[in-house]
Amino acid sequence: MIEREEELRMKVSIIGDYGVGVSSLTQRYVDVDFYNHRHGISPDFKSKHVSADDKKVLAIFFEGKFGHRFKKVLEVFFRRADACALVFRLSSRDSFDYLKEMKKQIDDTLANLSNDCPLVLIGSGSDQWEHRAVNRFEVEDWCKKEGFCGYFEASAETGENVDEAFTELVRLGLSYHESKPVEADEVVAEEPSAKNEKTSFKCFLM
Ligand SMILES: Nc1nc2c(ncn2[C@@H]2O[C@H](COP(=O)(O)OP(=O)(O)OP(=O)(O)O)[C@@H](O)[C@H]2O)c(=O)[nH]1
Ligand SMILES: [Mg+2]
Repeated sequence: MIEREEELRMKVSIIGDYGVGVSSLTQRYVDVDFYNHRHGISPDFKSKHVSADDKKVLAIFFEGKFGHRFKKVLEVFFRRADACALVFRLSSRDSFDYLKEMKKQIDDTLANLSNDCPLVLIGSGSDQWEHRAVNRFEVEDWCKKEGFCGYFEASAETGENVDEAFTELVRLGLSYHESKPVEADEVVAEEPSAKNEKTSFKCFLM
Protein backbone atom coordinates (compact mmCIF):
# COMPACT_ATOMS: atom_id res chain seq x y z
CA MET A 1 0.00 0.00 0.00
CA ILE A 2 1.30 3.44 -0.89
CA GLU A 3 1.14 5.86 2.01
CA ARG A 4 0.75 9.49 1.11
CA GLU A 5 2.86 11.91 3.05
CA GLU A 6 0.80 14.37 5.08
CA GLU A 7 -0.07 17.29 2.83
CA LEU A 8 -0.95 20.76 3.92
CA ARG A 9 -3.94 22.39 2.21
CA MET A 10 -3.84 26.02 1.34
CA LYS A 11 -6.48 28.35 -0.03
CA VAL A 12 -5.17 30.84 -2.56
CA SER A 13 -7.58 33.25 -4.23
CA ILE A 14 -6.98 34.75 -7.66
CA ILE A 15 -9.27 37.71 -8.23
CA GLY A 16 -9.82 40.21 -11.00
CA ASP A 17 -12.39 41.96 -13.13
CA TYR A 18 -14.13 40.14 -15.97
CA GLY A 19 -11.90 38.84 -18.73
CA VAL A 20 -8.57 39.99 -17.29
CA GLY A 21 -7.02 36.51 -17.55
CA VAL A 22 -7.61 34.93 -14.13
CA SER A 23 -8.56 31.49 -15.53
CA SER A 24 -5.82 31.44 -18.15
CA LEU A 25 -3.11 32.31 -15.63
CA THR A 26 -4.33 29.73 -13.11
CA GLN A 27 -4.70 27.02 -15.73
CA ARG A 28 -1.23 27.77 -17.12
CA TYR A 29 0.20 27.25 -13.63
CA VAL A 30 -1.72 24.15 -12.59
CA ASP A 31 -1.58 22.40 -16.02
CA VAL A 32 -1.30 18.62 -15.43
CA ASP A 33 -2.89 18.67 -12.01
CA PHE A 34 -5.77 20.63 -13.37
CA TYR A 35 -9.36 20.04 -12.45
CA ASN A 36 -12.15 22.48 -12.69
CA HIS A 37 -15.46 22.90 -10.98
CA ARG A 38 -18.34 25.07 -12.06
CA HIS A 39 -21.65 25.17 -10.26
CA GLY A 40 -24.00 28.15 -10.31
CA ILE A 41 -22.16 31.17 -8.98
CA SER A 42 -19.81 29.12 -6.82
CA PRO A 43 -16.20 30.01 -7.50
CA ASP A 44 -14.14 28.07 -9.98
CA PHE A 45 -11.28 26.26 -8.38
CA LYS A 46 -8.20 24.42 -9.54
CA SER A 47 -5.52 22.71 -7.53
CA LYS A 48 -1.89 21.76 -7.72
CA HIS A 49 0.39 19.64 -5.58
CA VAL A 50 3.55 21.62 -4.92
CA SER A 51 6.56 21.64 -2.65
CA ALA A 52 7.36 24.82 -0.81
CA ASP A 53 10.04 25.22 1.86
CA ASP A 54 10.46 21.41 1.83
CA LYS A 55 6.79 20.89 2.64
CA LYS A 56 4.16 19.14 0.57
CA VAL A 57 1.29 21.45 -0.17
CA LEU A 58 -2.00 21.12 -2.00
CA ALA A 59 -2.61 24.65 -3.23
CA ILE A 60 -6.26 25.21 -4.06
CA PHE A 61 -6.80 28.22 -6.27
CA PHE A 62 -10.18 29.93 -6.17
CA GLU A 63 -11.00 32.21 -9.08
CA GLY A 64 -12.97 35.23 -8.04
CA LYS A 65 -14.44 38.38 -9.54
CA PHE A 66 -14.81 41.76 -8.00
CA GLY A 67 -17.36 42.84 -10.57
CA HIS A 68 -20.44 44.64 -9.25
CA ARG A 69 -22.74 41.61 -9.39
CA PHE A 70 -20.48 39.69 -7.06
CA LYS A 71 -19.64 42.37 -4.48
CA LYS A 72 -21.69 40.60 -1.82
CA VAL A 73 -19.82 37.34 -2.22
CA LEU A 74 -16.37 38.92 -2.28
CA GLU A 75 -15.76 37.61 1.18
CA VAL A 76 -16.15 33.99 0.06
CA PHE A 77 -12.84 34.37 -1.69
CA PHE A 78 -11.09 36.03 1.21
CA ARG A 79 -12.42 33.98 4.08
CA ARG A 80 -9.53 31.89 5.38
CA ALA A 81 -7.45 32.59 2.28
CA ASP A 82 -3.75 32.05 2.90
CA ALA A 83 -2.70 34.29 0.04
CA CYS A 84 -4.39 36.26 -2.67
CA ALA A 85 -3.44 37.56 -6.11
CA LEU A 86 -5.26 40.54 -7.58
CA VAL A 87 -5.15 40.57 -11.38
CA PHE A 88 -5.55 43.31 -13.96
CA ARG A 89 -4.86 43.37 -17.69
CA LEU A 90 -1.79 45.33 -18.80
CA SER A 91 -3.61 46.32 -21.98
CA SER A 92 -6.62 47.67 -20.07
CA ARG A 93 -6.33 50.93 -18.19
CA ASP A 94 -9.90 50.39 -16.98
CA SER A 95 -9.03 47.07 -15.34
CA PHE A 96 -6.22 48.70 -13.34
CA ASP A 97 -8.37 51.70 -12.37
CA TYR A 98 -11.17 49.41 -11.30
CA LEU A 99 -8.78 47.33 -9.21
CA LYS A 100 -7.58 50.54 -7.52
CA GLU A 101 -11.19 51.48 -6.86
CA MET A 102 -11.85 48.04 -5.34
CA LYS A 103 -8.77 47.94 -3.12
CA LYS A 104 -10.46 49.75 -0.22
CA GLN A 105 -13.35 47.27 -0.29
CA ILE A 106 -10.89 44.38 -0.43
CA ASP A 107 -8.97 45.77 2.57
CA ASP A 108 -12.23 46.28 4.48
CA THR A 109 -13.40 42.76 3.67
CA LEU A 110 -10.11 41.27 4.85
CA ALA A 111 -10.22 43.38 8.01
CA ASN A 112 -13.78 42.23 8.75
CA LEU A 113 -12.63 38.64 8.38
CA SER A 114 -9.53 39.31 10.52
CA ASN A 115 -7.50 38.00 7.63
CA ASP A 116 -4.10 39.58 7.13
CA CYS A 117 -3.00 37.29 4.29
CA PRO A 118 -0.33 38.42 1.81
CA LEU A 119 -1.51 40.09 -1.40
CA VAL A 120 0.32 39.90 -4.71
CA LEU A 121 -0.52 41.94 -7.80
CA ILE A 122 -0.36 40.44 -11.29
CA GLY A 123 -0.49 42.43 -14.53
CA SER A 124 -1.57 39.88 -17.15
CA GLY A 125 -0.99 39.78 -20.89
CA SER A 126 2.66 40.84 -20.82
CA ASP A 127 3.09 39.28 -24.28
CA GLN A 128 0.86 42.03 -25.71
CA TRP A 129 3.48 44.68 -25.04
CA GLU A 130 2.33 46.73 -28.04
CA HIS A 131 -1.06 47.21 -26.34
CA ARG A 132 0.29 48.12 -22.93
CA ALA A 133 -1.93 50.77 -21.33
CA VAL A 134 -0.51 50.88 -17.80
CA ASN A 135 2.94 52.14 -16.87
CA ARG A 136 5.05 49.72 -14.87
CA PHE A 137 6.51 52.39 -12.56
CA GLU A 138 3.05 53.70 -11.77
CA VAL A 139 1.93 50.21 -10.76
CA GLU A 140 5.03 49.58 -8.68
CA ASP A 141 4.56 52.90 -6.82
CA TRP A 142 0.93 52.09 -6.12
CA CYS A 143 1.83 48.57 -5.02
CA LYS A 144 4.31 49.83 -2.46
CA LYS A 145 1.80 52.32 -1.06
CA GLU A 146 -0.89 49.65 -0.83
CA GLY A 147 1.26 47.08 0.94
CA PHE A 148 1.39 44.36 -1.72
CA CYS A 149 4.06 41.71 -1.19
CA GLY A 150 5.00 41.56 -4.84
CA TYR A 151 4.18 42.62 -8.39
CA PHE A 152 4.52 40.38 -11.45
CA GLU A 153 3.88 41.07 -15.11
CA ALA A 154 2.96 37.69 -16.59
CA SER A 155 1.57 36.06 -19.69
CA ALA A 156 -0.68 33.02 -19.78
CA GLU A 157 -0.05 32.96 -23.51
CA THR A 158 3.75 32.54 -23.37
CA GLY A 159 4.05 31.40 -19.74
CA GLU A 160 6.35 34.31 -18.92
CA ASN A 161 6.53 34.86 -15.13
CA VAL A 162 3.53 32.62 -14.39
CA ASP A 163 5.54 30.06 -12.39
CA GLU A 164 7.43 32.85 -10.65
CA ALA A 165 4.24 34.65 -9.60
CA PHE A 166 2.42 31.53 -8.39
CA THR A 167 5.46 30.04 -6.67
CA GLU A 168 5.89 33.26 -4.72
CA LEU A 169 2.18 33.33 -3.94
CA VAL A 170 2.31 29.79 -2.54
CA ARG A 171 5.52 30.51 -0.62
CA LEU A 172 4.00 33.63 0.96
CA GLY A 173 0.77 31.77 1.64
CA LEU A 174 2.61 28.96 3.36
CA SER A 175 4.43 31.39 5.67
CA TYR A 176 1.13 33.04 6.51
CA HIS A 177 -0.63 29.69 6.98
CA GLU A 178 2.03 28.54 9.41
CA SER A 179 1.94 31.81 11.33
CA LYS A 180 -1.79 31.49 12.04
CA PRO A 181 -2.79 30.19 15.44
CA VAL A 182 -4.32 26.71 15.31
CA GLU A 183 -7.51 28.02 16.94
CA ALA A 184 -8.16 30.00 13.75
CA ASP A 185 -9.46 26.74 12.25
CA GLU A 186 -12.31 26.82 14.72
CA VAL A 187 -13.50 30.25 13.61
CA VAL A 188 -15.11 28.77 10.49
CA ALA A 189 -17.35 26.44 12.45
CA GLU A 190 -20.51 28.46 11.88
CA GLU A 191 -22.76 25.42 12.35
CA PRO A 192 -21.27 23.40 15.20
CA SER A 193 -23.49 20.40 14.54
CA ALA A 194 -22.34 20.18 10.94
CA LYS A 195 -18.70 20.67 11.80
CA ASN A 196 -17.73 17.02 11.90
CA GLU A 197 -19.53 16.24 8.68
CA LYS A 198 -17.65 18.82 6.65
CA THR A 199 -14.59 17.78 4.76
CA SER A 200 -11.66 20.08 5.33
CA PHE A 201 -11.97 21.01 1.67
CA LYS A 202 -15.46 22.38 2.17
CA CYS A 203 -14.22 24.32 5.15
CA PHE A 204 -12.13 26.41 2.85
CA LEU A 205 -15.28 27.75 1.28
CA MET A 206 -17.08 28.58 4.48
N1 LIG B 1 -2.47 37.39 -25.44
C1 LIG B 1 -2.93 36.96 -24.25
N2 LIG B 1 -4.23 36.64 -24.10
C2 LIG B 1 -4.65 36.23 -22.88
C3 LIG B 1 -3.78 36.14 -21.77
N3 LIG B 1 -4.49 35.72 -20.70
C4 LIG B 1 -5.74 35.54 -21.13
N4 LIG B 1 -5.85 35.85 -22.44
C5 LIG B 1 -7.07 35.81 -23.24
O1 LIG B 1 -7.99 36.70 -22.65
C6 LIG B 1 -9.31 36.17 -22.65
C7 LIG B 1 -9.87 36.11 -21.22
O2 LIG B 1 -9.06 35.19 -20.49
P1 LIG B 1 -9.64 34.39 -19.24
O3 LIG B 1 -8.53 33.63 -18.67
O4 LIG B 1 -10.87 33.65 -19.62
O5 LIG B 1 -10.03 35.58 -18.29
P2 LIG B 1 -10.93 35.52 -16.96
O6 LIG B 1 -10.47 36.63 -16.10
O7 LIG B 1 -10.89 34.16 -16.37
O8 LIG B 1 -12.34 35.83 -17.61
P3 LIG B 1 -13.83 35.51 -17.06
O9 LIG B 1 -13.74 34.44 -16.00
O10 LIG B 1 -14.59 35.08 -18.27
O11 LIG B 1 -14.33 36.82 -16.52
C8 LIG B 1 -9.20 34.80 -23.33
O12 LIG B 1 -9.54 34.96 -24.69
C9 LIG B 1 -7.73 34.44 -23.18
O13 LIG B 1 -7.28 33.62 -24.22
C10 LIG B 1 -2.39 36.48 -21.97
O14 LIG B 1 -1.55 36.44 -21.07
N5 LIG B 1 -2.04 36.90 -23.22
MG1 LIG C 1 -12.44 32.90 -15.71
